[in-house]
Amino acid sequence: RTAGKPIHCKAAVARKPGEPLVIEEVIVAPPKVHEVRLKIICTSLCHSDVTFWKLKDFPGCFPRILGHEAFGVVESVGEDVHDLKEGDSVVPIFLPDCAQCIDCTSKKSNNCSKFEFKVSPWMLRDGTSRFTTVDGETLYHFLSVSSFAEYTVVDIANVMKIDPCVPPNRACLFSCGVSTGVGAALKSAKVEPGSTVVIFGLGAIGLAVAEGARISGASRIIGVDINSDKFEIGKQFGVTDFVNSNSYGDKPISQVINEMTNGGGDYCFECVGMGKLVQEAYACCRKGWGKTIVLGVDKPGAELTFKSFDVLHLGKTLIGSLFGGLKPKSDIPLLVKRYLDKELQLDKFVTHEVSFQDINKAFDLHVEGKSLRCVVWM
Ligand code: CXF
Ligand code: ZN
Repeated sequence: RTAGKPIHCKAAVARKPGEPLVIEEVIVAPPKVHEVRLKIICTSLCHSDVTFWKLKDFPGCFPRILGHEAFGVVESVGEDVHDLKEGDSVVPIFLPDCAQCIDCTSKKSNNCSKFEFKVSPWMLRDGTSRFTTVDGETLYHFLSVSSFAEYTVVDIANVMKIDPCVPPNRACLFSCGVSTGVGAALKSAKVEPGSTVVIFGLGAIGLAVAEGARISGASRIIGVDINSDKFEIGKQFGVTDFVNSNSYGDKPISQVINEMTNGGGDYCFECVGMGKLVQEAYACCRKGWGKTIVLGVDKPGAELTFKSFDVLHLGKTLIGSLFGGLKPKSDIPLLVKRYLDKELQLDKFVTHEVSFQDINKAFDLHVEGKSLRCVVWM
């Protein structure tokens, strides 16, 4: 038995920004109070892994174990852990859910106030690491998960139990990107049957929004992207119309959409992370009841500007959607149920699968825009 002892295992370590990960032997300390140690079964790559891997101006966060979409099994639990036990099937989630604070006990928020979400290189509560190399070097955590390792330690606020009937290479998708997109349609926007939905950016998040809009009964799902190949892919996720934003010269895309929809979409989603596109989404969102949902991650410090008169008299809503507005512990099981009921379709998100020693291939496929989700099997 390994409980209570350090575990020697393999991890894919990001040593320098943008350089291939290195598979190394690392030591994973036992879980402390309110923590669990997980055996990772499989992990998938999310765009944020690539963003933080490439980030040069973030000193002090290398060497680091990236990865935050995963499926695992509890290997051992620390003190004061009551809801999880050895052998439980789980999905780690970057967004903490303490289940006790004013936000976590409210249906209206997924923004825990006990553990404020931040992109920290440490464990959630005590600000230390559970990872060292065999030479004693400290390795940084990532988004409270660090799943590019055979074992990891995660706070109980960042773990969600999952029905073991869900196959591992589908379970891991609930961890981040797919849940975010589907949640944005179901929870942040609350898309109704018959709605017109506009999605800026048909990457995995945008396609997950389309899937959420499709299962909500949207009648028109308009995808906007600079790459026309995305239309063929998009159709498989329910996209009904496509607009190539490079094909209209100086004409604003919002005007193209407003003409196509006779006054704008009911729900417009920005899934790229560009201020200019948030403005475009807002501008082609129907007056009176339109909602613009911001999902894309812009640079820290980036600002959004709107004409005060437009905001005042057009009556539109602009809403930010972290993790699709989903509450990890109560809303993810609802998505899992929709998947098990064959309502929510996940298969088409997994375009590639590789073994752990080939994890850098997953990065290449993502960077080349060839994959939606690449599952990495440990
Ligand atoms: C993101 C959400 C916004 C900040 C960085 C991490 N989450 C997951 O990919
Ligand atoms: Zn993510």
